[in-house]
Amino acid sequence: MAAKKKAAPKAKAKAKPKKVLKATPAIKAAAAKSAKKAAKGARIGKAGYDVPAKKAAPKSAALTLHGFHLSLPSAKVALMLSMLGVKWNYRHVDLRAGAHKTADYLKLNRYGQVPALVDGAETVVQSNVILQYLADRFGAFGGTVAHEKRRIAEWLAWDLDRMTSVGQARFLRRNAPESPALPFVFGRGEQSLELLDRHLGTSKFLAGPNPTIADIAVFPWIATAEEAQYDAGKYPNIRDWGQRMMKLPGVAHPYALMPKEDRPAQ
Ligand SMILES: N[C@@H](CCC(=O)N[C@@H](CS)C(=O)NCC(=O)O)C(=O)O
Repeated sequence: MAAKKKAAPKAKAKAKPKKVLKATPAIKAAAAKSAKKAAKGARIGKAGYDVPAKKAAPKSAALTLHGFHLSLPSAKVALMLSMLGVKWNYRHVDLRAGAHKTADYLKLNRYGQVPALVDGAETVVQSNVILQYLADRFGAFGGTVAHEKRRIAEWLAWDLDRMTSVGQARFLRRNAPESPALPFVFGRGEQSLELLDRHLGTSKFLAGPNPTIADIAVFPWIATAEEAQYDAGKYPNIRDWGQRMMKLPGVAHPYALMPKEDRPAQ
């Protein structure tokens, strides 16, 4: 073992001149800006750049769906996750207890609604936006060419505009059957089903020959339409499409997909 060198007495040690980086006015200005942001709570990276509070989740990390078991927008997301065959955690948001209006939940979803999808540092809300997000993230069901993508976007817009009437009619039938709004909402839903039935007489899936997020968005409304007292027999093309959907891997009825309580990834 080499003998230890005798340490020079501190007082005699020659003080090394400190390397000083001379800040230009631009660096000074950037440093002042970072300090201001840090004071407000933002994390500042070593190089002075702003960095996100959390690192983006690796592709394999489990996703967490926050939803409610009777919510069809939540069921759209559960259906997509199931069709993708990815693992997902579930957090029950008890709408009946007002859990969707608590300060903690509003941090996830500013609209105070289910669903919300948490993917590492990313939180996505609005069911059809979540479907689009998942299609981009996993490269599935989002269409392949520009024309198909536009057609999908068109059906997603129509879904929110018109198919929701079918869901609202179901809601009113279950919770407020005497509501004066029910006949109007039910009628609007009927028009939507007629349009969809005509379209599905000419197209295997909504946006063409392959299933896409347009089909995933619409499926939960259809699977539960009879609860609103729509007559399934009047829409044979929708029925055939529903059967085609049910044959696809991961597709199931909303009630079979949606947990009723918190559930870890599986
Ligand atoms: N446009 C939203 C609608 C979501 C929605 O209506 N969620 C309902 C449950 S099905 C909800 O959270 N309702 C409670 C509220 O609006 O206060 C989406 O597609 O995500």
